[in-house]
Amino acid sequence: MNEKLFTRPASLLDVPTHYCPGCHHGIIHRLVAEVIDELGVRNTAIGIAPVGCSVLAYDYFNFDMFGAAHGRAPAVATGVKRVHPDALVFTYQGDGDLAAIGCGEIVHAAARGENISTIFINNAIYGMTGGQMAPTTLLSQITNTTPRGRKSESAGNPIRMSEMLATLDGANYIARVSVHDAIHMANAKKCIRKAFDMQIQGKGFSMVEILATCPTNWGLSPLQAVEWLKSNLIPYYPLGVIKTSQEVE
Ligand SMILES: Cc1ncc(C[n+]2csc(CCOP(=O)(O)OP(=O)(O)O)c2C)c(N)n1
Ligand code: SF4
Repeated sequence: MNEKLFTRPASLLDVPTHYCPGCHHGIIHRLVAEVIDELGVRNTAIGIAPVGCSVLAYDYFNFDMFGAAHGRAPAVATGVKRVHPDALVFTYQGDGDLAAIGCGEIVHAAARGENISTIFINNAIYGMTGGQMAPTTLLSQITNTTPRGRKSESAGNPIRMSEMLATLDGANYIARVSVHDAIHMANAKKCIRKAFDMQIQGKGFSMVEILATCPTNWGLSPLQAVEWLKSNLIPYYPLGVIKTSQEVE
């Protein structure tokens, strides 16, 4: 009999996806699910879903999930973790959710050094609501609310959330990764595992920012979207471990 080499992680339900073709949310769900399986924490994992296209994450993950109002996932996760200190608690948030309306929540959760982890999906646009500008939208990037391209004079400059949060003493591990090819997916998984491992060791706030495509609202095919991510997003949002505090080493 042939050996089965590819199986669905137990932490991922076998249901049809609502994500658009070429959207990276699905890949990232799988990486998170694989890490939770490998850490053996499926029975104690609690994910906090955001608003945005990944609001339906709770339909896909096969462990406890909780929905939070726009941007409030870190505040909800704080409460959940304090009540269930032995649970693995993570938020899964888009850039509109985390960097716009939820900017205050993520800053203060990191500043307090809450022992939670954040999976931050940066696709440089509001996906679910039809492609409006997000705080992470690049200069010159065309969106529904910046039809001539984002201009710094009127819309400010894109925010590098990871670098900003890395200045906070409470943030212990912050990495930026991408999932545009197999090598980068493997590295993204390693960083997600590191963030979750740290939480299990009680080391405080950790975040993995993942650059991702939104082919639908970028107006590109899935393959063109990957190329756009490589040539536009990565230069502005450089990949790598942005912070590992000494305590964590
Ligand atoms: C309080 C509140 N304000 C506004 C909205 C509308 N809304 C839903 S999703 C969304 C933007 C989501 O964008 P992002 O977080 O980047 O996620 P993506 O869909 O790109 O994955 C907004 C503004 C809402 N659901 N709740
Ligand atoms: S709109 Fe964008 S972020 Fe939302 S599912 Fe489609 S490709 Fe993904």
